[in-house]
Amino acid sequence: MNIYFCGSIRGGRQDVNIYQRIVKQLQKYGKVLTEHVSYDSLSDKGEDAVLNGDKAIHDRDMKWLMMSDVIVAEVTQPSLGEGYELGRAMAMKKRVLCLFRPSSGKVLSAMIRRASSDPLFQTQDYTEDDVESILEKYFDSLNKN
Ligand code: 6IA
Repeated sequence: MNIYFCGSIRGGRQDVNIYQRIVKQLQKYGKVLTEHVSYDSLSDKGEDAVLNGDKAIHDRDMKWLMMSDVIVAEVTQPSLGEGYELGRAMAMKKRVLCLFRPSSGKVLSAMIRRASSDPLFQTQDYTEDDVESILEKYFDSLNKN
């Protein structure tokens, strides 16, 4: 199974430790195409863009998004790129799980919270301690369907 993980990059890197926890768990279920989103070394500044160019990053990510079977997005830290990826994923009729932490004090964008009544696009509130069990339940249910 190909899994596409979305997390904030230029939107701000404050949740990178949670991204790492999520990616580690996701790697039990399949190949995470976007493991780099969880790297400590990736800052919100842009070294990578200088090397590769924004167009190359965009085109590579869209190719991976198309190849993916499931998209998991940590959406607590707002990110334009993530919002874009989620809209594109929805248009491709991909299976999507968005994870949000209300304990952050933030309120999730209505455009994500209410993106779809379609069970393919789910948004779930969680606390950091529950992240592994939530993912386990989600991927177990996929395997049963
Ligand atoms: O707007 P954001 O940068 O927060 O968007 C983050 C989302 O867009 C992530 O889920 C990524 O899949 C994608 N994305 C944005 N930038 C990159 C990137 N390098 N490499 C791969 N995916 C990316 C750019 C790093 C940047 C600091 C120069």
